Amino acid sequence: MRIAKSAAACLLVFAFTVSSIEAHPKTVRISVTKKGFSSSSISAEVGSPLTLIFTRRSKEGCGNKVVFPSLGITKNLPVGKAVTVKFTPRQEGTISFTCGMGMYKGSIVAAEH
Ligand SMILES: [Cu+2]
Repeated sequence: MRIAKSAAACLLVFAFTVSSIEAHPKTVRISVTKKGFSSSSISAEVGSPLTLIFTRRSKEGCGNKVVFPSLGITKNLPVGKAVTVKFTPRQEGTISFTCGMGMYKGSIVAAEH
């Protein structure tokens, strides 16, 4: 019983250690100007939480919204206000985002690490 308990405790510690090593949360700030998203290409890790903070810098252009079609996320971007989009990529590949009209384009490139 004692052995079983300590073995279980060991496993728990091991699992916790592995999971805290595996996930690398990342935060990226993105400016939205009349030229589009800056930056517009962001690398990410599969399984690690990604936080994107969009700030629209200019009333000019059409950056009043950011849309992630594959994630079903749409956020309004008031000028000068930081707007956060959070998600965890679940598979390798590209996750696109655009302005409301699809003219400004950006992409998240998720890869295994
Ligand atoms: Cu647009």
